[in-house]
Amino acid sequence: MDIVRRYKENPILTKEDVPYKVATVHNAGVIKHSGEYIMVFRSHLLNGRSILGLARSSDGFSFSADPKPFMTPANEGIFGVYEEYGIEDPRITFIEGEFLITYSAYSRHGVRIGLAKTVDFKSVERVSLITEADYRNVVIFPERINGLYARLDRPHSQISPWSIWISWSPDLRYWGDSKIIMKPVQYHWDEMKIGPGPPPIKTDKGWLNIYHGVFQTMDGSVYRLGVALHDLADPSVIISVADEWILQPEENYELTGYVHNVVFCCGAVPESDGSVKIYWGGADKVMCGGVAKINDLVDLCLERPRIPM
Ligand code: BMA
Repeated sequence: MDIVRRYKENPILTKEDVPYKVATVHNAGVIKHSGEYIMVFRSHLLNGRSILGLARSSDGFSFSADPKPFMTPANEGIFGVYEEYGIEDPRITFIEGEFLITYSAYSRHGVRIGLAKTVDFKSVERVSLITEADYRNVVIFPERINGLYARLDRPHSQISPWSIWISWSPDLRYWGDSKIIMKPVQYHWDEMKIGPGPPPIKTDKGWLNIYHGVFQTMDGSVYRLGVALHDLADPSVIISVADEWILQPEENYELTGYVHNVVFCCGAVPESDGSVKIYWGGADKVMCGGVAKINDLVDLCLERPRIPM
């Protein structure tokens, strides 16, 4: 049996389900709150630039989209400057009574990460641009560690393949003490680049990090998902990284779309029965979902590891 079992009725959300005009629905952050699943998804508009929409569900698979977009690029102030080309790939963390949303902000100056906050998913407030260019895939841990906020991210690098780093902050605005903690492995499914997926999930064996890895082929890049386990007290310490991927593009809606051969995850919801709902964009065009057992993912890290760096 596959370690991640796809929902039979995938895809779970497509452009046909959105009441405004979009070309794609993908790479969504998802969180469960007071029994409701909230999905903040990315959509390309028909000019090729992205906005964020919102959909809600009571069972985690059957979603309905709100009538209007949730966040569109700012058109004034500092956010207006850096969101000129669109906003992408949101991740949601619930911490200390607020939902934090990290998203990629694209502009003529490159891609950097914006942080926004909401308490009710009705109104949203932009807080700060928390990286310079060229960063993507910023995920904030759902609790402070040793009194500090912690985040994983993926800076761009020409010299070393794109890797996962950790940074710390006392206030969510100023980040530092950055350190590289995990790298792609040569001639491996994640050899070209890796990046964090959803915010890490706390388990009794460590923080579970569902990450994406990219492999370049003669036919373009393939995006897959893998898992790593970080130390609970100090997540800059990687306990183990699974050698095998947990999900790769196999179904038509993952093989063909806006960008072929992509499964890309920004959201996962751990449940009280030990399962985790995993959400991924299929071929940058539709939203998909599946279920795994948290223990299976942890065991895959521990029993069949590859070197972290
Ligand atoms: C990455 C990001 C993702 C996208 C993926 C595959 O670089 O742009 O948003 O899903 O490429 O196209």
